[in-house]
Amino acid sequence: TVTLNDDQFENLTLEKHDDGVWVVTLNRPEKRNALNLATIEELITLFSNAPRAGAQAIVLAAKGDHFCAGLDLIEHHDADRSPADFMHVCLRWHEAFNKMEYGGVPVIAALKGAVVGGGLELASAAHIRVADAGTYFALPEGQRGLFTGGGATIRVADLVGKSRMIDMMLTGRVYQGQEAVDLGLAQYLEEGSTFDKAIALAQRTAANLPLTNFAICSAVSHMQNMSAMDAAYAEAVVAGVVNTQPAARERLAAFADKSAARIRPNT
Ligand code: 1HE
Repeated sequence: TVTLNDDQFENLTLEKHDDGVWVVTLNRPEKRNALNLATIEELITLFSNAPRAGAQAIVLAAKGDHFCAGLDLIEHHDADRSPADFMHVCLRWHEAFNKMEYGGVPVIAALKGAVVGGGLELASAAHIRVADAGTYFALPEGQRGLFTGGGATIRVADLVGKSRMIDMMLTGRVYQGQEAVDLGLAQYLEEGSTFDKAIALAQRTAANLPLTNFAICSAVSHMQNMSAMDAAYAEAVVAGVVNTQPAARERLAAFADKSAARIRPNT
């Protein structure tokens, strides 16, 4: 088995709850949680190993007033990178965010303040995003003389559509509030603490069977990359494994004997 502990990380904090919910917190508030290479490496370690280290659901939170200011522009400026160097930096970002999206453990992002540039790329690799009234989304790359390198062309375009993403990149347009939720940038707009809401969602999620969550948080993403024919085939294979898992028998028996909760409309 693999173990992960808080003392392995400098730019993140890791807190493990008894119910299988892990809280991972971006911990560079003085830099608005800008993503330097060291943080990306820690995210790779975390998301590569969490699925085998007992995490049932992960809340991705942030210290300070802002979720994440994106690429560490100062590090990037100081490093004066070659094209090949920066390509490799981007490949490390992809490694981190792909492990997050495809790893099979639900990741719920508790957003606040700026979710911009690479910060939006990070958030869009989470399975659930919770925003509040102060959360705002933007792609400032255009203004900075940059281009997205952390998967926005895939994931942000997937969330809001190609044209809206191009507009965000060209004009620096900021989305927030209900409009951001309506576009799909977040699934929840919370009046209270996004952290508390994310924890509640994580606890609910962690009550599902791990193999079921694994399928939801890896198969759906993989299948989106396939042709419809291949996705239907893969779906059948995944459902074959998941829907016959011994651990599900109890839940099915509870439905059959009418002791399981029924699905009802919200009141
Ligand atoms: C940073 C960064 C950063 C803050 N890299 N150091 N992202 C952006 O273009 C967003 C840039 N940041 C901002 O627009 C603002 O900083 C915030 C809206 C996020 C926060 O504003 P504020 O007024 O609270 O903070 P601040 O005074 O601007 O910054 C506080 C400190 O954080 C300051 O450092 P200090 O040492 O002078 O105190 C800032 O330099 C530092 N800081 N943001 C480095 N991003 C794989 S490609 C991805 C491409 C991108 O992500 S491009 C988008 C980059």
